[in-house]
Amino acid sequence: MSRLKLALVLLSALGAQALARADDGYRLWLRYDRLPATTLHAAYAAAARQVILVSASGADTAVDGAATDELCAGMKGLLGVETRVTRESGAAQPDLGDEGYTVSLSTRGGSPAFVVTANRDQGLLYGAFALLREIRLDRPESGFPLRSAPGIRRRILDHWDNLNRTVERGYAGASLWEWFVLPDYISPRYRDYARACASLGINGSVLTNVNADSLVLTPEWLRKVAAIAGALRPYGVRVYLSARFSSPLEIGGLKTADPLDPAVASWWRDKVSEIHALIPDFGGFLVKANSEGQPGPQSYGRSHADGANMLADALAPFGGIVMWRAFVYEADAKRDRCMQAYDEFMPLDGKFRPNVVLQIKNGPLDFQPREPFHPLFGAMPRTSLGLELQITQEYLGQGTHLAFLAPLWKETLDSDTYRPGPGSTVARVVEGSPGGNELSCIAGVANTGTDRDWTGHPLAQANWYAFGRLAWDPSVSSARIADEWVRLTLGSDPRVTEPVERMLLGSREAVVDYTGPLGLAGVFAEGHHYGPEPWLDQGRPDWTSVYYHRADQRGIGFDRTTSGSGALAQYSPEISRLWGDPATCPEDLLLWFHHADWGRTMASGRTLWDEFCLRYQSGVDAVRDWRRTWDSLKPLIDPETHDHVGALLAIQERDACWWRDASLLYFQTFSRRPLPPGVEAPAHDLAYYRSIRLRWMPGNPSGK
Ligand code: GCW
Repeated sequence: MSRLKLALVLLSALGAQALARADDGYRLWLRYDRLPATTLHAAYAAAARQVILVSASGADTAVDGAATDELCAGMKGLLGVETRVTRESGAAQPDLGDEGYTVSLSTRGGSPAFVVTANRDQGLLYGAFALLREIRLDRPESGFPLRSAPGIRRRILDHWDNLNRTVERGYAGASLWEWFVLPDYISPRYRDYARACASLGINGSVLTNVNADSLVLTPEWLRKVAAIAGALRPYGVRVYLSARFSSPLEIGGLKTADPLDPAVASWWRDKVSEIHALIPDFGGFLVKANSEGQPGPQSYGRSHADGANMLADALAPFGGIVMWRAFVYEADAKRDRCMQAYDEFMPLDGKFRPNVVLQIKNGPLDFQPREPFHPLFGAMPRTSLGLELQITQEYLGQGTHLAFLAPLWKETLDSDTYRPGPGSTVARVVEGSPGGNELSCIAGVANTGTDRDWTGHPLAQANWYAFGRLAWDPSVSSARIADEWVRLTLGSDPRVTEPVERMLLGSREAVVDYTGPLGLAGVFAEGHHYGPEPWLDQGRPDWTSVYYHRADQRGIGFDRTTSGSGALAQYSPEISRLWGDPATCPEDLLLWFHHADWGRTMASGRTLWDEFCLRYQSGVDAVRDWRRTWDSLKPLIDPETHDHVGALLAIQERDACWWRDASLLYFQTFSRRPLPPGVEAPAHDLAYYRSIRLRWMPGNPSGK
């Protein structure tokens, strides 16, 4: 080989190595690279040679194998230590429940050791992940001992994945589930998915879209489901399915799906036992009924309780549950859409079987950047109420914008319903009895897909992480979650952690500011929901924007007080009093509950119009600030990640300007006031913005 050739070969080998080192994000927050040699890490390394798993159940299960694998791989990678994992049996610790754990840095036989204790293997698995996380957080002082148990029992990802592998509101590629080649080919990604879930304590996965296809309940497809269930089981992730209410008609040959028809009930009983024969730990059904065109019991003159209870009775013998969604509304222009779920479900309190949980979105409309908490929380004391959050960013810039959602979810979880009394936060309502009742449930609509980095936007991994951490412990602060995620993903160099955490923590509010500040909602483009369309006034009234913002020459906002729709009365008297008076209503919710005059004086002393405009501008300014910050981090961040995020932030800035200009020009046709100083002049006229049409948006397979 000539010297030149040899040099070229060597160079390309080096190039390949550099490429292999580039970070594609696949490992998420579970990176087991060698930690720097510090005194603390030396102490960890000494203890890592023996890890003792102590459980009250004493039984060996598949989950225990996963804990051992994880500990060995983690300790070897992080500390360069070969770990011997041993088991002991110990006394039951009632406060830890089935899933809680303790982890301590201790001694055994005179040598240092890590000891993980739990009542059951599931707890040991979570303890193993917590141990590795604590080591990786790389803080100056040891955080051991750890002791933690979840308050909410079912912590679930809802996939809106279709059987053709498109994902409704999915922005990270195709569905993870490779249906066509299942059950023969089991992608290794299923295990990696389950591992990521288990590392956070997520213990359930609804594999299919709530806009459901009954095909998944046919024998051929159930075998595919069983294969996925088998891959997730070693990590304690149970499989659930969405159930299409009309399945008995579509795949059962029946003439009706009436829940009170004995033949229908018996069809579902048989179906459930067929599923359980294939998947013994099947979790149950998630149902969207009589909502947005989905079939349901009301098609037969029956109530939601009739429908849910019929399915619950079929599942009960096998320990399965029904998650019945409260996301229902009709095309009735006269009734405030935000009141309909409450009106329909509240009278059914106490009428559901014990294995039914009513799954309620965080707010009464639909995953907007800001909504008040849903009034059903606190209104149905005799029903298990589950919380549904959206991890995928349908209304927050989708896979393109940075929007760290922990602050949004905390806002809901920490909201006080005042029912039955003060301190009854949404988190408490969802947990039910102390320690969480069997049915307590929190679900997040997943943002995962086949993109190599799982979530499309590299920083959107933080939302999957945040959901899992909050599902486990709703009391953890957003700042703590951001700090953990950044350290685990981008490293613990303070020159990175401090600025990136600042970006994350301010991002949701910035998105609120440039899409719809002060409680504005429902102003998104039709269909795909990506950009602004506040002028949308055609079609179903409750799918237009003018229905929500109600701008006129006097002012803007939806009056939901007694002089308007009356929706405020669905909250406790304490809240209706506070929010019902524009003087005491938080300004962030002002336009949600009130139609306020453009000239109204705000807390800042500015008029509503000026404040409104400046909020849009401040959303844009925030994104610009992140771009400068991110640019300055170039030497400290993996180049591939840096480029990718940098490009997405540039798009976000452009989009934020688009939102600001389109919205302000449109609302100015009502306010007839000038833009205040400090707000940049729009680049185009309103006609230009109105003419923008995006096609073939991700997550919106219909293309419209
Ligand atoms: O947020 C809306 C979405 C629909 C979704 C629906 C729901 C699955 O735009 O795509 O359908 O809510 O939650 O059922």
